[in-house]
Amino acid sequence: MAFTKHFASIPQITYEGAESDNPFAYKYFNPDEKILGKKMKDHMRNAVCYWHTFRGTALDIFGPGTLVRPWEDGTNSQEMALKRTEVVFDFITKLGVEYYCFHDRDVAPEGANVAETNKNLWQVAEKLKQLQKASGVKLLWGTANMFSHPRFSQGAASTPNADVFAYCANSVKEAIDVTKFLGGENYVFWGGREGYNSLLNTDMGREQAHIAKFFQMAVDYAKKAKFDGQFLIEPKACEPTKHQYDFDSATVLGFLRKNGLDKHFKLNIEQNHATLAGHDFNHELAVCVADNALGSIDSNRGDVMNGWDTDQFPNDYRECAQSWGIILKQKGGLGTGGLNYDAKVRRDSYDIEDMFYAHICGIDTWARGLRIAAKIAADGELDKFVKARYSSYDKGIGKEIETGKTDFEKLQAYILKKGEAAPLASARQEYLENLFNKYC
Ligand code: XUL
Ligand code: CO
Repeated sequence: MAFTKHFASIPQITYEGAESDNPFAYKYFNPDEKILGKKMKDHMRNAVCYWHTFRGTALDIFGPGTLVRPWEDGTNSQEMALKRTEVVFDFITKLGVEYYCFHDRDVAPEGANVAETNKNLWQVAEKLKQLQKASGVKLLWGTANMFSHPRFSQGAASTPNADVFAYCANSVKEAIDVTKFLGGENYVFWGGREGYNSLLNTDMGREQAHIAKFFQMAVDYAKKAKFDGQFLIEPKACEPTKHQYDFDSATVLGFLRKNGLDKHFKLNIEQNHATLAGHDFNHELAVCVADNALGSIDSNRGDVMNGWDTDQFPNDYRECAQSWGIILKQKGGLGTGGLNYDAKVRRDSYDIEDMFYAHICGIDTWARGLRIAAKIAADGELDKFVKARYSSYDKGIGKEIETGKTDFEKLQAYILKKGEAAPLASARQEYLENLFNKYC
């Protein structure tokens, strides 16, 4: 079923297996195949992002957009917004993907005033609901864009201007309502301009306190509105601001705890944001999983040779194999989250075909990683090694440490009696790297 003719020349994307030479087929993603007791599609919960794939034109600071899409009429009108929705759903269904994500401003333009802006959003939401119903595609998460319009140039909840704060309250309230209306399973907060460019003009303590107030109001409103989706915060170190307050997972988790918000939020981790913070992606996942706080993933990659947010489609299946090893340690894996391909085709990948190749690559990268992670889990060697490495805590003095049955004085008496700690076993990093290679 197609709503438009725009992808008529592209075949339905299905699984053909690793031997296939068909560029319009999945080689590793077989949606209904069970891996570790669960369908691949239910582990992954793939989502197309509305902004890069349907609102991005690949403009950069050196030149205008290069992606000329035949369905676009060159305007940001409400009429175009309504028409575009059908093309979006055609793309998602042709890919065989089940979810999508959007910002309010991706789907509907601002009006002449706040009331008109809200009206535009709801009109498109009605259309999206019909399309979801007709196609079976679901909303993974919704969010509000509070970083593009000039009114947000000095922050959203961290703005020095209380009217802008109020404006943001309206945006998030409406976006939560629309997300609920569309059955969205999560709601994301990415604080694009929640940071500073200069400390000379910034009261950091006050700005952070305002963000905490804003989050608390969002929690209170969700309760009132009976929105039971998961709230997610998406950390990013910088860009567009010099320093973003939600710098990385550890910072966000500390902030949430400090403000008594930790039980209401999980995190949405983006690969390229992790590297901007000087971490690798899997570090960020591990920080979240250690805190049972991994909510969802925005999947992309940076370029190792430059340091900004290039948002390329992921292609490193070895990294993703390790990611799955971490994700699957959290009960329920990604839970209500999923893999949102927050990535854009390159400026010189002009064709509609490129949109498909890009998503096929991202989805297959994660699917191949999942297959490798399943082999690692089935073999059990790696898990056995890690368990053995910490086995001194399974009995005796180690068990007393873990269960809180000892203290400094008792431990001192213990080690004085022993005279020296037991010798350490090798951490075997190189052996384990060889082992990992064997599965890939
Ligand atoms: C920006 C980014 C956003 C969020 C949603 O770097 O990742 O698109 O995912 O606001
Ligand atoms: Co993102």
